[in-house]
Amino acid sequence: MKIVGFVLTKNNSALFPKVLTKIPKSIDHIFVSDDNSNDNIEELCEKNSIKFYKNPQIISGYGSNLKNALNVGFEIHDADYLVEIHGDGAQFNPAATNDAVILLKKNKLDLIVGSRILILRENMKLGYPLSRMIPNLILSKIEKHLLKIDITDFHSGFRIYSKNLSQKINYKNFSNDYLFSFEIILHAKKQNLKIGEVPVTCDYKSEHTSHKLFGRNSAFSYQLETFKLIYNYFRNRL
Ligand SMILES: Nc1nc2c(ncn2[C@@H]2O[C@H](COP(=O)(O)OP(=O)(O)OP(=O)(O)O)[C@@H](O)[C@H]2O)c(=O)[nH]1
Ligand SMILES: [Mg+2]
Repeated sequence: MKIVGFVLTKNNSALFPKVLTKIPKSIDHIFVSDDNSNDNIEELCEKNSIKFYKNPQIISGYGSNLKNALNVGFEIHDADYLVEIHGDGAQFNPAATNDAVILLKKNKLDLIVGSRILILRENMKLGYPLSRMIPNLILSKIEKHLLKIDITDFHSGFRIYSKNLSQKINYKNFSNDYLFSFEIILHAKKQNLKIGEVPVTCDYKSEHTSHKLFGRNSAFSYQLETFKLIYNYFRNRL
């Protein structure tokens, strides 16, 4: 089982050394997928002998960069599983991969989502703000119920993608923004793929980046979009 990590970067080179300290042994190696950063990330990768790939897509964004990382990881690195790691100091701790490996040895899963909710107390100690936690708790419960997917945190940034998922789902036309991460869950469900979860810690106290709560491209507008997707999902099924 070849497990490869990809680090998504967008002007996060200052936090890149911290990312490197948080890569667990269960990840065979990592590479970087960068979205047109104006910093020294390429140089840092060279220094640390880490393969560096620029997102070639015309439209940039979180989803766009993620698509590039999935293509590179499965096609060039021949991974069986790809672990998503964020360039913001790996705010979602990739150590969750250790639990995922135990799970994968028992069950063949296609998508694993990290859950902050499973270890809520620990995450509250790490500064998980109520303004993010409460909407996530409520919305994830609704989504779990509506979609009948047995996970507790639908909006987590820790994910593990399988090769099988990448072969079954054509994600090329998915959102180039944050919505990608919800679309992939929905399509995994549509294709009857197996979705599982592991607990993940998320450090809101140390320096990191977060999705802004309101305004254009905010967590709020993203959430409205997720409900549109759920509505379309049920309409198509009917
Ligand atoms: N290409 C690109 N990548 C981005 C952009 N915004 C964020 N990212 C990347 O996506 C990662 C996750 O985004 P964050 O804004 O930290 O969001 P999050 O940590 O998943 O979510 P919360 O903290 O719960 O809001 C970042 O570390 C960046 O590497 C963007 O506008 N363009
Ligand atoms: Mg973050």
